[in-house]
Amino acid sequence: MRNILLSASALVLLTACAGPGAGNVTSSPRPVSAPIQGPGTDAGLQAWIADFRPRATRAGISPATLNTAFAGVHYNSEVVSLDGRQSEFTKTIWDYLAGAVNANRIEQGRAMLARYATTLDGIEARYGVDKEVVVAIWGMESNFGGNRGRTHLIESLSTLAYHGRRGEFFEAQLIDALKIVQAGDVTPDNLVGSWAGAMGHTQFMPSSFLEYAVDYNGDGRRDIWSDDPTDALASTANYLARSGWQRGGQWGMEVVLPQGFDYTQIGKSITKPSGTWAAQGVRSADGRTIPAGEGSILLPGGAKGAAFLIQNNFHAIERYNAADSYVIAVGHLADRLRGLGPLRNIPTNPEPALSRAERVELQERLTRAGYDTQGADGRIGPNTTKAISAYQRQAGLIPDGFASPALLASLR
Ligand SMILES: [Ca+2]
Repeated sequence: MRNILLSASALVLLTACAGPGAGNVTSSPRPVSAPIQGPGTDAGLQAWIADFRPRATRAGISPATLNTAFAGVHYNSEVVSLDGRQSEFTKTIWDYLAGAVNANRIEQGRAMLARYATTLDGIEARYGVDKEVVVAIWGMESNFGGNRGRTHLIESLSTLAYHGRRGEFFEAQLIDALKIVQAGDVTPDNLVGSWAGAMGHTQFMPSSFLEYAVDYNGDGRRDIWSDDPTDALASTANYLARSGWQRGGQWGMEVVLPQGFDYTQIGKSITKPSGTWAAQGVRSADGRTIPAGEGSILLPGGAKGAAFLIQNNFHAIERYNAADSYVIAVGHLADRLRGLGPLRNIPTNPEPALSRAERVELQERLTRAGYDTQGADGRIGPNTTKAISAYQRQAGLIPDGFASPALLASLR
């Protein structure tokens, strides 16, 4: 997970097309591992902290850091309740994109490109990552710094390590948060973020911070929390650069598929040079020439909606947050910030998204019909998509692999 970023954007992750984010903790449904035993208490947390201290010491955290960091920390029942909440997404990708890439965000993003032009040009030159993409992630993650999170992270992470559903994960994040405090980048009081630990302008988890954060402005601290976004933006560019971003490369673009397109060619596992796609009749939706390079075709909302040709840098953004819908939103927002136009093929009356219960039912029915989805967890991943396509081919439907109410109806 990326960072496991539990940011505003992650909260709207579409489970229908999403996996866990890269440094980001997503709130998508997941198998419950160890059920929480009874209610948590402050006394329980204090006992847990006493038990945790030797483990933190072995990880290199000094007694002085531990004393400072845990001063005044109390059990936080709110984060436990947020952690236990089963998320239910019923948004289509079209609704998600309309919310993520709206006129206000485009306008604000362009204003930020102008306001921080010198800084962003410097960051782009150093890391090779397009400034529009960095600004798009900033907009997606915290609405350009407006929603960075105010939860005290030593308290929330220790509460979640003690009493959350993913104790081991949060204990590792807590140790990383303590390393950040010990390094002097931030005081424990200013170490704030989302309830699940995503921090600052671009919502880095502590583990991602240790891996990718940089002190770009040279004041001796990697500061992603304060009003000045400079270090956070540079850290984000560094994250993408270290995740395989290719200077001058592309995330992808909306394309139009030819009549009679062979839908077995859909999906990330099938990669071809642009020239091969063009020879098959694939065209950009806005008339641009498709840049050279390898790419795959995605139909994130089914055959009735926009198709995308995704290229190398899609996968770098995917390391930040693995949901296709997120990556497309970042790429498209960046394109809008550059002055390119809106998506063309947005269905006017899209089928509603399946509820979690319906997704589970779909998986159960497909599996019973002989198209094994490898479990029925309500998450539409590669196995389910494959099963859907196989069923669609057999049933004489367009094999776009898309989980829709019509598809479920046909299985009932
Ligand atoms: Ca700094």
